[in-house]
Amino acid sequence: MDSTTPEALAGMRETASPATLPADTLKADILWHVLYSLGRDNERPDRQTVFRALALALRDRLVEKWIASQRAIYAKSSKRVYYLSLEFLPGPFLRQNLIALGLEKEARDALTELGFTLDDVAGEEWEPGLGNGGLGRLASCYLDSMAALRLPAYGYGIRYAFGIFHQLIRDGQQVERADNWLRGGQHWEFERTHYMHPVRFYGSVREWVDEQGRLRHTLEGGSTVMAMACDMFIPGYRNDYVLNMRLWAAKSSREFEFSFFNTGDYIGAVEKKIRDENISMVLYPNDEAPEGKELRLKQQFFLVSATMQDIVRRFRKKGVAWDQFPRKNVIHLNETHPAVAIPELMRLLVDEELLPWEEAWYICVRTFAYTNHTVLPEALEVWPEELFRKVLPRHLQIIYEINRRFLHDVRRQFPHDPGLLARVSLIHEGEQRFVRMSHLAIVGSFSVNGVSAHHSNIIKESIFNEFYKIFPERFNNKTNGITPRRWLRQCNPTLAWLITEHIGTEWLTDLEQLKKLEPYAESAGFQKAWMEVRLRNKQKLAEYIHAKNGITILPESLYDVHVKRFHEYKRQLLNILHVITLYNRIRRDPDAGIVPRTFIFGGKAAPGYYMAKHIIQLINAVGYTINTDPRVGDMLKVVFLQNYCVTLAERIMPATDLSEQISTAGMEASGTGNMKFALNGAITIGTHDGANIEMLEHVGDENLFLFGLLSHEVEDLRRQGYNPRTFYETDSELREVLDMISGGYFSPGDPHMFRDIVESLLNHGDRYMVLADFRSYAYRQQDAARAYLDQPGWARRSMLNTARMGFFSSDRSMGEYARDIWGVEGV
Ligand code: Z57
Repeated sequence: MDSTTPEALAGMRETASPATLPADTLKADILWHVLYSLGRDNERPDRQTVFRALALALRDRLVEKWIASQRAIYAKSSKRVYYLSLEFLPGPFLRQNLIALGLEKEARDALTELGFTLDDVAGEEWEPGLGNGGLGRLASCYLDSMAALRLPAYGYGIRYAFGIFHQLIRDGQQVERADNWLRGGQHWEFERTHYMHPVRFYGSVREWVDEQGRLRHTLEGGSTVMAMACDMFIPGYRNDYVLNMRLWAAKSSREFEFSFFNTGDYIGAVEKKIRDENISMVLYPNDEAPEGKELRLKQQFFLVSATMQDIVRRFRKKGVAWDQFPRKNVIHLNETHPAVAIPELMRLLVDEELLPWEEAWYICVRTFAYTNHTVLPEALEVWPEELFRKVLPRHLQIIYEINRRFLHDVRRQFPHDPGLLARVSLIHEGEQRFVRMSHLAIVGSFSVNGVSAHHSNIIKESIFNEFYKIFPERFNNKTNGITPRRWLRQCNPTLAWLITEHIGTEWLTDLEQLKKLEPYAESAGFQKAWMEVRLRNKQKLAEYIHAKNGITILPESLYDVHVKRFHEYKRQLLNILHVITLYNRIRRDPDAGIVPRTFIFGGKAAPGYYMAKHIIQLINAVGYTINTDPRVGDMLKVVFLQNYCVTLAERIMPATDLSEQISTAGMEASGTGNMKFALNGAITIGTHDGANIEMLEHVGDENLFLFGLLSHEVEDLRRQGYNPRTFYETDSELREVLDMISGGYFSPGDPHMFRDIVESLLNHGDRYMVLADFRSYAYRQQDAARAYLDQPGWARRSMLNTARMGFFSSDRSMGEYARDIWGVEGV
């Protein structure tokens, strides 16, 4: 019988009960969805249609396991973890879900029968870019690990209609294009069109006294928007456990009012509806330099208010008293972005549940935990008091009351430090007043953690030192991690296979098992196999670069890769200064190059960040000059890959030799790209910053190239008065490079084009100490090049990097959070 007829397919569905769908029906399920869910002819479905149908077939399997997981959590009456984040960067789901469900082979077979390859079909997926960079990606690695560990957890965020912009490079400059990711249709999610919560903004607070003589606060007026739940599923690795990431989308409440469209002003009514739905329209593309816009504050409260309603609804089902709330719930704040959850819980408890303030506060401070991800002063979130009062008048009052009581306690604890109160106050007082969100988060949480050992120490010793003195027991470290399922198994299947052949599969859920590779580090045979896999990965990336940029690169060259958001503290500028240095050496002496190198850059700049965009432009200009200079030939190539995102990272990580992690010491809280590269066998060149320091401790200093000032040296130098010009004057190679840039060598049509970059270094203080670290960086780069000449030595270092990355699994991080902060166990 022809199995593609609708009758045959429908018959097959009926005979397979949903709870026991055998994997060999995957092909039938795909064809079933092509016809019944997508409304297409299933005789010759196209690639995009097959992708969508496969996604739907997998969603069927995910939802079954999710329901079962939810029942298990409910039955055990577990304490629940709520992970609140304004950003998630899950990356493409297809391969990840296939691996977790153990359906990769079945999918390949089914697709082959349909005339496709998994690579082709996976290429149809458009990743949800609902985050900017490290912070959002970390949240997604953590969900993967929470699912692997069977934690009773939920991710909560916003379903932006437009994610992080799509970056194009046009004439060497960044151009932003809207990321209309929903256009492709929502094959992975369930839109709960009947599951909504009202969220209220603006209005004014009315104070009144009730019959029992209690002072009450009621919000009057204002406007209401509905939050619609959209669920996406995160499967645990082969454990039948599935978590959900619930993303809220804004829907106008007005369309639920019968009279709304009947007012005579039909078009005006539609306009109002669209304005309401704007709240979840677009992700703010600013990483570590928040834009203090009203819409952004509304987004934060939108997430918080809808999520708190969900949490309270689930808690109420238990039928226990409010004082049990912290035993049953922990709410984790990913950065301060969702910190208004603290006054929101206070409002619910005090204004609506009529609990006394002290009791409510006792519940609050036992419920919240906060992760800080940055010490950059410009990244610490503050909101103008006026704006806060306008959007969230009752919450501002509550923050003032929290502050009054907090300062009262501080005054009693430290009576002899009058300046202290102003420094720790939740309100910054000056010409204008600001609400300090980090102070709110610290005062309202039982746990405050940094994201690497180094960063957590900086928090305690400098930026939050005074809070550390007030609440020493709250501060702790949880070093970041990455999921080995995506960042090795999925993105580097050939290396994963080589590893598994030698040490089995346990490493997938216990990354410390990679230690078992260490004995192979000296084996010539294994080294050869290792380097062959790496070379094939590098060939594939070379093909991609050729297709995208039209540049031919040597797969045997040293791939020196710097991919991450563009920010001055990450010092892509230092890297390109070194590239120009090598160029000059080759120009002077064609035999000067030690080893052929390919420099690969990628990353987005915030659209309003002038200097970051300018540095992107400089890199592209330098690349053009070098790549077209016949004297250089194969010795040096510079590539800028546009639109760095999770999908592109998955191509790059397995093909990298040298990983650039060169932030100014003290400024990168952790970094997670550093871990992804090393897990795939790249060697790091980096500063004493963030998690680099812990990576050094694990891999050993022969296997990692560290350079540059230490963070206390950066501070000392700054205090003593740092003069970047002395480096310019005393280092002739550096001087030549800077003179070329400011003299228009890379911008012959417009010699002044890059002058302000050099100005920022020489005449505006070089805030990120690029010049101070230049020479030590150049030396270390030379060490790296020499090391690369010794290929067996490089192979050994590469393998030892992989073998010693076990600690940096996000399973380890999540295990620590679960045990030390949340007090939860696997279901
Ligand atoms: C962001 O991506 C990070 C910190 C922030 O405060 C914001 Br806003 C965005 C990054 C840090 O820069 C990285 O060092 C860190 O690895 C990452 O967050 C995850 O913790």
